[in-house]
Amino acid sequence: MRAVISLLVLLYSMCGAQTQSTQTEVQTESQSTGAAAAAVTTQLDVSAELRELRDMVVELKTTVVELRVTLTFTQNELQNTKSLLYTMGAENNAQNLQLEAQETELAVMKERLVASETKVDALERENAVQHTDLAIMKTEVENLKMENAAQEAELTAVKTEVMNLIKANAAQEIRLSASETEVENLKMETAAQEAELTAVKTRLAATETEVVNLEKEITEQPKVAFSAALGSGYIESGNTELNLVFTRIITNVGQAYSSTTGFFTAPVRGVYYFRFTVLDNLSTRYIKISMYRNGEQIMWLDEYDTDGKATYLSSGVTLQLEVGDVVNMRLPAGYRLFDNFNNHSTFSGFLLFPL
Ligand SMILES: [Ca+2]
Ligand SMILES: [Ca+2]
Repeated sequence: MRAVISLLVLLYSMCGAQTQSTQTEVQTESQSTGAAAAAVTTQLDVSAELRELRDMVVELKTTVVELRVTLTFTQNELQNTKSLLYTMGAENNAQNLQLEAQETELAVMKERLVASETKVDALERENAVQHTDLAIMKTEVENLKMENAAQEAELTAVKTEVMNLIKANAAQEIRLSASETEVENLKMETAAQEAELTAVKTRLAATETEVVNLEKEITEQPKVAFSAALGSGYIESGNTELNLVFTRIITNVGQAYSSTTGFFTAPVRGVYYFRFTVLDNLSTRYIKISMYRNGEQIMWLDEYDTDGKATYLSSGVTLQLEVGDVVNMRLPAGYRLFDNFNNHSTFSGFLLFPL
């Protein structure tokens, strides 16, 4: 651009000088017209050159104008470029500042990198150690796997056992439920039994009271019982009825029977039971016997036999007696009885209960 501008300035200067030179020559020629006719041809040539030069000048002026426009444009562009350069310079300063900051940051990062490298070295050493540890751990893991497999097998066995236990437990629960039901039933039964026991206790207490009363009554009531045998040999009534006296006392509690008179005398009002057994050896004969209360006949029995051997008469009766009533046995007239140490013929009686 600067070269173009310089060329234009040079050309412009040359045109000016040539024009000035031409004007000088024309003035000189005008001054010498009258002097030299021969010089007319030369003058025409110069005019032509002058016109040519003027055309060139005009052309150059046009060119200069264009160049000025171009220059103005170029100056504007240069101004813009300067503005752009200024902006770029500002940006460059900012970039420099940023670059300085980045350098600072880079330095910090380098320090961090060094530190990191140091750490990496340490980590590598640690990694090596860890590799060793890892190998050991792998071995341990293998051992643990084997142990785990063994434990899994054991666990399976334990699971099976647990399942069996669960089944057994379920069965036991069923049994327990049944037992609980049974226990509940037993509880209810126990409660019922307790109620029954309470009732029984009450009844027992009443019974015990009654027993005490009965014992007292028994203790206090008179005790009367006797048995006596007729004696030894034959006893005959002869022509009259005979009051029998059973002389051999076997039992005589209360002394209500008299082995002297053969009479039983009631000591209390009550119910008594009497019985007898008598023997004779009958050979085509009768045996007879009778019982009396207060002289009134209660029973009369007989038996006939021909074998000449023992024949018994035996019976019993319950009598209600008043105090002082008497009971005795009689042998009708014309008959006999036999007795010996075997007590074949006996008379017995006892008080059932007083009234
Ligand atoms: Ca008979
Ligand atoms: Ca007989």
